[in-house]
Order: sequence, then C-alpha cells, then structure tokens
Amino acid sequence: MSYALVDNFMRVERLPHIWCPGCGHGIVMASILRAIEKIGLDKDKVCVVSGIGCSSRAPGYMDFNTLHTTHGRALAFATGVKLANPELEVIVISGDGDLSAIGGNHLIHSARRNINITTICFNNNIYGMTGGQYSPTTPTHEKGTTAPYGNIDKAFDITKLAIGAGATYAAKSTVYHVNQLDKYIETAIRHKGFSLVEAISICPTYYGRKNKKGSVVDMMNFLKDSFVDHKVAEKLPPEKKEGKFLMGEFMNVVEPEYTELYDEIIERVKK
Ligand SMILES: Cc1ncc(C[n+]2csc(CCOP(=O)(O)OP(=O)(O)O)c2C)c(N)n1
Ligand code: SF4
Repeated sequence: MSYALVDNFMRVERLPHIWCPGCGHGIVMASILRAIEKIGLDKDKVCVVSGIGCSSRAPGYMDFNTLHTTHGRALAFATGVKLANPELEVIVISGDGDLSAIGGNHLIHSARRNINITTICFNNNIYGMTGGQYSPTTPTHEKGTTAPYGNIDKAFDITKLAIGAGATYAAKSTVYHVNQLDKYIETAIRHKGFSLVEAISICPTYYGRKNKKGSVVDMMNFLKDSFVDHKVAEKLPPEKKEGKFLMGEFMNVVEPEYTELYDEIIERVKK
C-alpha cells in the first residue's frame, strides 16, 4: 500500500492492526481503499459498515464514516443508513461466516431489493476470529475446529447465491489476483444497485494450519494456480479445467434501484 493511501485513508492511530502475519484481509482492505481513491469519492460521503469477525475489523482502520455492528447484521444496518441518506456511498465489509451463515438472510434480501450497497465478502473459508470453526464456504471434507474429521456440508458459492437472489453486479477475485480485485471493487462501487465482490482471502492461522495448506506463499500459489477467469475457462479443454475455480465478472445489469423506487413512492404520496 502506498504511503499516500495510508496517510489519506487510514486511521494510523489505530495501528498496529490485529491481523496475523500472512492474513489476506489487509490485501482486500487496500484494494477497497485504492478503488475509493481512484473514483475520487468524498471521504465524508462514504460509509463503511461491518459485522463481527477478523474481516469486520477493517473499517476500524479506514478513515471514513464507519460502523462496526453485530455479527451478521452489517447489511441490515447498511440498509438503514442508505435509506436514511441515499447520498452516501455505502460499502459493507463482511466475512464468509458473517455474510452467508448468520447474515445469509440479509444478503439475499438486500440483493433481492437491488439496494445500492456495495458488499465486499472477505471469504477465507472459515470463521477466523473465533478459532477456526467451519463456515458455509468451507469446502466439503476440509477441516475446522468444529469439523475435526472433515466437514460433510456442501459449500456455498456466495457469488452464485447473490446472483440467484437478484444482485445486479457480482464478481469474484482473490488476494493473489489483486489487479482484477481492484477493478471489480471499483466497478461495484460505481454500479447503481446491489453489488457483491467475493474476495477469496487466506487464513493461514486456522484454515491453512488445520488443512495442512503449507506456508502463506504456498496458499498464495494455490490461488494463483487454481483460479481462472470464467471466460478463459470456457475455451479450455475439459482436462485443463479440472480442479480449477472460476473467477471474474459474472453479472452486470441495470435494474431499478431500491432507494429511488422508495423516493418515487414518497413523491407520489405527497401529491
Ligand atoms: C450473535 C453472535 N454470534 C456469534 C458470535 C461469535 N463470532 C464472532 S466473529 C464470528 C465468525 C467470524 O467469521 P467470519 O465472518 O467468516 O470472519 P473472519 O473472522 O473469518 O474474517 C463468530 C461466530 C458473535 N460475535 N455474535
Ligand atoms: S485468524 Fe485468520 S482471518 Fe483472523 S487475522 Fe488471523 S489469519 Fe486472518
């Protein structure tokens, strides 16, 4: 991260941060800051909202209007903020547990409404903050403290879940593919409507250690080697697609936005 980015957009008095060495979450936070800088948003018009988790600590380090709320409820608070003041650029930061377990209902209904909130999911496939319990995105057979012999659940694809619920912008990248991540976050913030960017992050302390994923460098190399853009994958022969995960922009459409529809009703009732 550049010094200018730190000076302009971070609460340096809050440092050092709480993240473990090698945690991917700082990379996603920096990506968000770069996108905000590039768009040139007025800091006072940005509101970053989070729930609870290692990922949800990010807004505490970011120098905007910030809300650190309760576990799973970031989108509920963010909806209130956006309806009360549609002028604000509202960005939600949420972990995979926060967004797709306890907060799953808020995710689907925010997407369904197409409210103009940008949600960035820091997906490290585990509950980091509370000690490595498995989450709805932990791959089947992988381990967590609550699945010491392997998890038998089928994992959520959060991007697909959001699209199925009505998100009008949805993209996925990783903490290795930072240029794409920057681009998708910027596009998501500029998008009018509900947007989701799933940022595949790494938790070396719990997910990596429990599943013997090797060093932080090994975990980053895994992302580099395993994720392929879905448009590139379409042209690959089946044997080259084996074991690959798809990333890229999956949805980008324009539909009526919730706070505008709400304002229309207010104007109609006033007449
Ligand atoms: C209502 C409630 N239930 C449970 C918790 C405990 N809790 C705090 S963070 C967390 C999970 C965090 O995992 P995730 O959202 O994936 O974020 P990460 O820490 O991995 O970034 C849990 C279960 C809580 N704080 N409040
Ligand atoms: S426990 Fe995992 S998610 Fe939390 S700070 Fe450490 S590496 Fe990051």
